[in-house]
Amino acid sequence: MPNSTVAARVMFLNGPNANLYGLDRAGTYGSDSFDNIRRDCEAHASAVGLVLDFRQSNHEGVLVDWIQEARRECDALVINAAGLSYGSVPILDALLAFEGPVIEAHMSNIWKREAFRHRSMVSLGATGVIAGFGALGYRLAIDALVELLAQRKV
Ligand code: DHK
Repeated sequence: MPNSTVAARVMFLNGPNANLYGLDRAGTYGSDSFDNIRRDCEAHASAVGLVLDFRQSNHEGVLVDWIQEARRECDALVINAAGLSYGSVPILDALLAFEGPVIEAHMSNIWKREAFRHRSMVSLGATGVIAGFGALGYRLAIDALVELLAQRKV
């Protein structure tokens, strides 16, 4: 529940293989390491007045547990469920039970890639989707949440 006297808390969830960013020889996700991306997101969130909790798991159930934790602890969510985006009903159901804004983010433009990436189940539980801007998209997601959370406070 947003509270104007306390910095809003955002949980930023990353799914399977995100820990390999920067190590992928095909370069699909750029050359920045996951740790660099995490640090950049944390610094950006802090600069715009948000408290960011940036996490990564290769396991669907862990991501579901974290989304449920966010229901109690956080005002908003960013999620890149990676390969789980296209088939995880449990992640979708957890997102639908979350009350705050949810931004779905993808590093790559999923609609320029294989057809199986064109229909994200996560999108059905998202306020909006950002894709194709690499790690810049993560900053854009954080900026979008600043606006969305401000709208909820008035
Ligand atoms: C990341 C992945 O790991 C893929 O499975 C998704 C997403 C796309 C991304 O662009 O960030 O299909």
